[in-house]
Amino acid sequence: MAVKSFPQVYAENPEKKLTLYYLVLGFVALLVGSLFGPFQALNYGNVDAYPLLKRLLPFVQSYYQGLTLHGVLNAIVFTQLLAMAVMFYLPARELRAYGVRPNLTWGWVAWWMAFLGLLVAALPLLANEATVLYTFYPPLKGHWAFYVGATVFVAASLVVGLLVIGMWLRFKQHHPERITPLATYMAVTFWLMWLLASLGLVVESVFLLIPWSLGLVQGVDPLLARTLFWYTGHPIVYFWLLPAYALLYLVLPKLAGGKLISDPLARVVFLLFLLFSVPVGFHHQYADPGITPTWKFVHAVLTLFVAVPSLITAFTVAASLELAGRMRGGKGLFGWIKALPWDNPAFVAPVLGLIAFIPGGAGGIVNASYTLNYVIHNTTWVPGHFHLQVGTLVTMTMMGAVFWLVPQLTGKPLTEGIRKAGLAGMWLWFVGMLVMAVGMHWQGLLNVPRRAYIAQAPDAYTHAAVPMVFNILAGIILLLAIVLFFYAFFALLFRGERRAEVAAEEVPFAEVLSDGGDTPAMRLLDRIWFWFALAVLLVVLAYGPTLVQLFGNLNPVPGWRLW
Ligand code: HEM
Ligand SMILES: [Cu+2]
Repeated sequence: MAVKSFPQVYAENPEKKLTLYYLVLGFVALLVGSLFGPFQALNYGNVDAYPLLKRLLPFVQSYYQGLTLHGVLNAIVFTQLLAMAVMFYLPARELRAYGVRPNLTWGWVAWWMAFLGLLVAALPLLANEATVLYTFYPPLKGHWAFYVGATVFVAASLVVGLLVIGMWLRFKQHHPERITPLATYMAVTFWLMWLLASLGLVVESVFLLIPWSLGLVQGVDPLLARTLFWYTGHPIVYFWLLPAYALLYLVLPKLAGGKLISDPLARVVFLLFLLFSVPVGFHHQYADPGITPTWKFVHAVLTLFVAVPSLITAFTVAASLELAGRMRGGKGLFGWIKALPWDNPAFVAPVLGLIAFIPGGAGGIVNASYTLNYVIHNTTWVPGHFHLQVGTLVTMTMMGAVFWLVPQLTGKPLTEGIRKAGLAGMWLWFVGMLVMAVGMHWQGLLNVPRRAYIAQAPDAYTHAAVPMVFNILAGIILLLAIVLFFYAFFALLFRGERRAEVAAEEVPFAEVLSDGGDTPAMRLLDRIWFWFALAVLLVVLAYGPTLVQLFGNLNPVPGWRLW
């Protein structure tokens, strides 16, 4: 058989190019968004570096504009584009073996929607016309272009979701007797969860924010807007997490040199997320008036349900890693840890992320608790918490994926220098985030508020001087981590050398120890539409009464501009 050239291999795998475009746009957003992070960390060490930042980037007019860019670019743009990349690419590669190909036209439509939406939203952000933070709570009122751009951007994710569900339906049509393969199962339950979960944001922006910002209606009800926001705002954390979980289940065991412990357990985890991700949003609104305590309590209980699949994930992934360590010859209680491939950034990054996820998860239980929440609400504890989750586990899993994924998307192999820079960057990111977590959680317990330019009032929080030292250190370490990781990323992306065999590589899907077989239980798990219907029902029950009450008692207020 003739050896194929690089262009041939590349042309035969068009989903690789599309995935690369999703991924690169996402990481560019992360680069710009993250650069504000160290300045914010210094702020929480009473060091005001904003005069310097304004000299470097003259468009930055305030702490809050930077914070808006940081939150929007990292938590909305980066996360969504990587979800689009991972939860499209994995099922697309898996379903190739069954003769199902993705509809690339719609895939590219989604990329252009994301790109143009981002551009339209970025203009008012950069011009300081939409400094409304990434939660854009009314009555803060930004320029209409921000809401329109953000809506088009989010809609791009729905296009990819429908595309993947379409692939799954074609698979079922051609192989009605077969159980859905695992990566596709994860992707389909994930996208169905997001189709249901994104409704709140879509309704909020299309019916409230866009008409209001265009001047078509005079006011918006802040409580209704917040409720719709958090309807999507909690499950959005699973929209960030589940692509990382998919990689932890499907790929990490293989990178570690082992196997995935259980296929059915992984399916159960994704099903539980489909069921319980959405009906929990009131746990962000414990302090809001106008929502009955009974319903807040129901959401508090359901929140503890949704912690279960994350616990299962931590345990199964850890078990897969132990198996890997032992398969590599590791012995004894801890010997298996040493035997793992600690020289590979693709392995190290998600594993360090998982370690950070342990204190992060414990803090999450505190946030979810009806009573303890009042102690930490709107303090720096909260950003301390979610940087362990989305800022460390999710971000590091995606960063780690770069080291096996970008080579197979571009045909460009890693070099020793890129590997080492990546490895150092990942360790620094991990250490920096842990140090910041200590500083921010601790300050939160000392009642230092989040979203506050405290460096402007250096005498206000002198009782928090010790945790401030942690934040300053973290800011410096994380700046180094950003430089090292993005050096590795761009050095890889702009390499001159391309090889056909690298471009032809497959996703390193792990083998499964226990695959579940073709049993009635597996068939039951595979009735995805049934589970989706149940998820819809649960949402109607948990949100219906409160939404009816809020829509029936509107208190619209005019917009404010506080910046
Ligand atoms: C590069 C390292 C990073 C540093 C040093 C950093 C630091 C910070 C700090 C100190 C805050 C609190 C600001 C305040 O409340 O006034 C913050 C907020 C935030 N960060 Fe980061 N961050 C980093 C990376 C990330 C990443 C990777 C993500 C998500 C993927 C992220 C998402 C957020 C979000 C959503 C907020 C809240 C914004 C708001 O309250 O409106 N950050 N960050
Ligand atoms: Cu939540």
